[in-house]
Amino acid sequence: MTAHLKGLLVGCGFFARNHLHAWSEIDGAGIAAVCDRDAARSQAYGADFSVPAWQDAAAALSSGAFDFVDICTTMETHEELVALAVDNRVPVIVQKPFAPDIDTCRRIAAYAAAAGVPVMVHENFRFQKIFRRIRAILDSGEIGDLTFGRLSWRNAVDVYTNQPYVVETRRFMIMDVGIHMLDLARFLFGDAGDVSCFTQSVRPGLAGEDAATILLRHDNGATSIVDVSYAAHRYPDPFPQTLGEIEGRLGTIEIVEGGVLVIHSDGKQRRETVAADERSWTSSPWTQIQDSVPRTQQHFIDRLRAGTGFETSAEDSLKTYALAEAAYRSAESGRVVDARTL
Ligand code: NAD
Ligand code: 89V
Repeated sequence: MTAHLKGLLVGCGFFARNHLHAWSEIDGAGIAAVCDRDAARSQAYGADFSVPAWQDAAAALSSGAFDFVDICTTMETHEELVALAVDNRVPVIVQKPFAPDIDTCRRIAAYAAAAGVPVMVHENFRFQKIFRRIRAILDSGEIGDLTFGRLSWRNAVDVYTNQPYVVETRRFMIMDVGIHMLDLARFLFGDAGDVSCFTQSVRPGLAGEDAATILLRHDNGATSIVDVSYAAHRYPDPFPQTLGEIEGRLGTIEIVEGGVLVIHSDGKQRRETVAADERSWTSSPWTQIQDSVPRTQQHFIDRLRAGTGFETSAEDSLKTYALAEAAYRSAESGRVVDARTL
């Protein structure tokens, strides 16, 4: 594929504005139209981004006008929308969470695979500059084989105003943010099987958990902790930073506030600051997340053009969502759950 690829964005809600700004920066592709079942939202985004506005995703996807679709809706709608794209042989990038449970994730992935239609999950934390840098340090061997890691997302940001649906979401924290951490854990420490998890519902009035502490045993023998909370009070609030540490047999990388890596190796330490790129459309404190959106979308387009797999393909993402499923089952049973048995 060499021609400029034309995309349809479905889901003109809170986060989609970042997708649309990001698509304006992507080499070789762009959004040719938007779609939302809410006419006002669809028309508003169509006007803001100077593209036609659809309301009916089925009609848009069967029109033959689009080379790919960017699905930026909430997880309970993903199976139906991905199936519409697959039925029309339109490649897909679909926002996280892929789907509410592992069985639905597997159905979606199998349906797309059977048709040979490429599907990528828009999982952008691993595309943040700081995590690409950490991956490069690990690949250099500077800290040796990994033994321990911790990825921590603890803040008290008001997620509820922009994303009110999370109040009623039964599987909230692990599916909203834990899934980012679990994908990072796989990206940095490798695949894992055994999972142990405790969840908490701290804020009154939530249908689901707003805090979770997850312990993973990775195939390489490393142990990692993923801990997430929207009820953790720190001033100033560290949102949207992922903090933690990564220990190896030869050294350690600490991820500390301000986008700073403290790298301990060879008997000394050094500090590297890895700042996200600011853009005309990014704004504090969201910059670190916003900056990852064009990086994620460029990866999708580059791999789609090359006909090679996506880092966060539907198939690969099943391993991440199996860890999330195992975490919920561990929290329910009080036992360690092997994600590979689900
Ligand atoms: P939202 O509810 O604000 O927007 C979703 C939109 O999709 C709504 O306008 C709705 O009308 C529309 N929609 C739903 N079903 C549709 C259908 N069948 N056809 C057409 N339109 C349909 O949601 P949001 O807060 O923007 O989140 C969307 C997704 O993005 C969520 O899964 C969320 O977890 C994810 N998200 C990701 C990041 C990130 O990438 N780091 C950040 C925030 C949110
Ligand atoms: O990135 C996300 O998925 C959003 C968050 C508030 C964590 O940025 O839900």
